[in-house]
Amino acid sequence: MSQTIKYRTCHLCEAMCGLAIEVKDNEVISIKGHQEDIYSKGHICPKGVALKDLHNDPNRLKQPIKKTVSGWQPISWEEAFDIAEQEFKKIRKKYGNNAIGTYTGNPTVHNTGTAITLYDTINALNTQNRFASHSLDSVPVFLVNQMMFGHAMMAPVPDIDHLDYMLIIGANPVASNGSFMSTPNIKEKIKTIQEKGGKVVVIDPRKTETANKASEHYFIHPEKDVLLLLAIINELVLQNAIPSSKALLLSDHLEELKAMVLPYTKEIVAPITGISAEQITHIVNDLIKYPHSVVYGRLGVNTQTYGTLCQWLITSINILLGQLDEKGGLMFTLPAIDYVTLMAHESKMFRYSSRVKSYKEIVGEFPTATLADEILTKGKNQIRGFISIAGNPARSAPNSPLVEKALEDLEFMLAIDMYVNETTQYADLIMPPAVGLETIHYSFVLHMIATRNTTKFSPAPLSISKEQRYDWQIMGELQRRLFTGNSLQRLKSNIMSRIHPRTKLDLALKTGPYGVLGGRFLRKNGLSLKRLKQKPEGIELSPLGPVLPKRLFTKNKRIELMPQLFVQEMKKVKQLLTPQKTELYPLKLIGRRHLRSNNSWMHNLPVLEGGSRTCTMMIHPDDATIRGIEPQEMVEVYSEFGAISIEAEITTNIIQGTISIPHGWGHYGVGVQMETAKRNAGANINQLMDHDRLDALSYNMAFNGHPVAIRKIESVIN
Ligand SMILES: Nc1nc2c(c(=O)[nH]1)N[C@H]1C(S)=C(S)[C@@H](COP(=O)(O)OP(=O)(O)OC[C@H]3O[C@@H](n4cnc5c(=O)[nH]c(N)nc54)[C@H](O)[C@@H]3O)O[C@H]1N2
Ligand SMILES: Nc1nc2c(c(=O)[nH]1)N[C@H]1C(S)=C(S)[C@@H](COP(=O)(O)OP(=O)(O)OC[C@H]3O[C@@H](n4cnc5c(=O)[nH]c(N)nc54)[C@H](O)[C@@H]3O)O[C@H]1N2
Ligand code: SF4
Ligand SMILES: [Mo]
Repeated sequence: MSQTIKYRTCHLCEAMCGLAIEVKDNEVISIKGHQEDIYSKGHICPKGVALKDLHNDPNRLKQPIKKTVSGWQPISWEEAFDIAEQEFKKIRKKYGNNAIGTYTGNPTVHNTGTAITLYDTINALNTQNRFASHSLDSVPVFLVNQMMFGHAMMAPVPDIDHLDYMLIIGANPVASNGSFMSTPNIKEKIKTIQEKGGKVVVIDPRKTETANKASEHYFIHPEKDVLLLLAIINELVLQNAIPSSKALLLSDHLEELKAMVLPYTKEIVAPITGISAEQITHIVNDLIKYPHSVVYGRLGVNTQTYGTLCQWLITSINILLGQLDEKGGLMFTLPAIDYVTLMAHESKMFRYSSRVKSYKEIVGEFPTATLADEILTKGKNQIRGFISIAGNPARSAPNSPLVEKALEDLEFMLAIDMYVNETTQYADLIMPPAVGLETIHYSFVLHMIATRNTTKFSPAPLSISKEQRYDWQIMGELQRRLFTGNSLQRLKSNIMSRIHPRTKLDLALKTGPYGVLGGRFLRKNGLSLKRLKQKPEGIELSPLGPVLPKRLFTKNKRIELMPQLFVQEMKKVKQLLTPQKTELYPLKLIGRRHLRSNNSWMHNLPVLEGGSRTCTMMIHPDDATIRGIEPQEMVEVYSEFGAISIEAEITTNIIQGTISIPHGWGHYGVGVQMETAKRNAGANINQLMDHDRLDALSYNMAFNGHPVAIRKIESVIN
């Protein structure tokens, strides 16, 4: 077979970089950035290059395996589906539909076939016990979009190519490549903003990789952002710096918002946040001064106790500055596949509650933080059978020892995953899909939150063997075997489950806003999959442009500045103004991400090991000194929920009183079969996390700012 270059979008993070992959005899020779890619222009990061190693990972499963008394045993797909059908039907007969629980992890968004099939399969099971990784990171964003714009998926993104001042609060896009802001090569974008006279300013308890590239960085104490944001609005009011704008004219309850922020002056919040009144004035003056200024926040402000409030106030500041739906401001996309319209039926919330803790459903899912409760608490509708699809809740969910206890307690568990990892080791059956470069790529989710309206399809660069199955095929078969509705619905579901994701994409493109069939008349150069295939480098659609009020989904077609649900929660914010007792657990724990790591599942690739990628505890020298901690010393970090041993990294890059540890580590467990990951296991931060520590509005897990303490390891031994 000849050697060829195949073009494929990288599916690992939100940046959607174009890859040029040299392939010979169905093997990857090399992976480089695709220079002609209209979006990434050759940019690539080490994870993209590592896709070759993911493909060749000797620990990757390709055939189903079942657990037996003498260990895992390879079986045929037919046998695997028969077992799954039989076991789930048994559970359903005994306990009802809700006794089957599902968890869908982060890669379900990034694998095109999986994303297209997922909801049909899960809906076919007709269970309320659905969980997803969204409730570990994104539900505050969904909730704010729903309450302000009337649709959970109407997520505005910074128009990074045209703005001239960007205030980044609680995000580290130089390491993460951005989230709810799909754009490649953030480092370069920051440089461009600075070169044209603009500024990027970072507010973070740690001096991060992004802060190092920024024009200014301010340390903030974890979970105090809500006060800073209120003070920023207060200062805008005091300075009479709220111009009339299109977005503001579309908004309700400005006066009430102005009144709400009155008590939160910069002088009052300064000592609590750690950012002085003068610094707050300086930030606000810049926000006013620059014509295109945007405030952007992500995990640091979402995965914390005030996650929804922070998201709400950030969106509100952008509206008050007149930047929403304006060029160089915070804008909405109009993608080739209009996910917002397509997902209108899934954009619902608060319809029913979880059994044990009465947490409300958001976009069809209960908070992952309560998954273990729903498995372990006896009673009607207790989860007894479980399907985990592309997720690792034993490492990604809080209070992971409890999660592991719960997974062990199940009567039957199926994992759709290509590794025997910390979660799937508890499964009775693993069905491994063909993944990575074996799959096609079109990200209809990420195009919705991208910083430009572009479109790009990539065929799978590598073919699969007869023995392999894709996620969509596995889920489709389960859907057919476990469908619960009437015969007409079953027929429809069966037909849908057999249609190749490519065909569904083609139809969605053709009928989308730029499609051949998307207008009132046939569009001559309209989009279709065929057209996209001719342009592997992608097609530029239109620049981000104004879409309001047309795409407001609220009943009254207006933006709500003061959702009552959020206003009620402001009572809790008042408590932040009085000092809190912290004797037992005086330190605040925050997380971090690294460019050469991806949540919990890419630690098995030797090519990504080493360098600055370390699972250490960053601690301020003053905090280390008072505890007698030396550089590189192994210490024990503990909370009410557990303890981990970890190496101390003493650095002034973190605010005093706070420590930082990355998540997704702790590759231990007798059953785990990931040799490289186990060799450099790291510590599992989620062993320390209280699973009831949630953002009370969205029930998103509040990972950041978790109270912890440290002890020296000798003192434990003595
Ligand atoms: N303490 C703390 N915890 C956190 C976070 C934090 O910042 N701090 N971050 C949270 C966030 S933002 C997220 S998104 C979650 C992620 O949480 P999860 O989604 O639960 O975990 P991942 O580590 O992404 O694991 C993904 C799993 O999918 C498998 N996989 C990869 N590709 C495919 C595929 O194409 N098909 C299938 N079937 N399987 C595949 C991998 O082998 C792995 O087992 O973690 C959360 N947990
Ligand atoms: N390389 C790499 N890229 C990734 C991932 C990965 O694991 N590795 N994961 C992907 C996923 S699933 C997601 S959701 C995105 C997340 O992308 P980002 O939102 O950029 O996530 P983080 O890098 O965790 O950045 C969060 C920042 O918030 C800070 N922080 C913590 N607590 C607080 C606080 O209370 N206030 C403030 N102001 N800041 C705080 C932390 O120090 C950290 O710098 O990244 C995605 N991209
Ligand atoms: S930044 Fe890296 S992981 Fe993200 S899409 Fe680009 S190459 Fe892939
Ligand atoms: Mo995430």
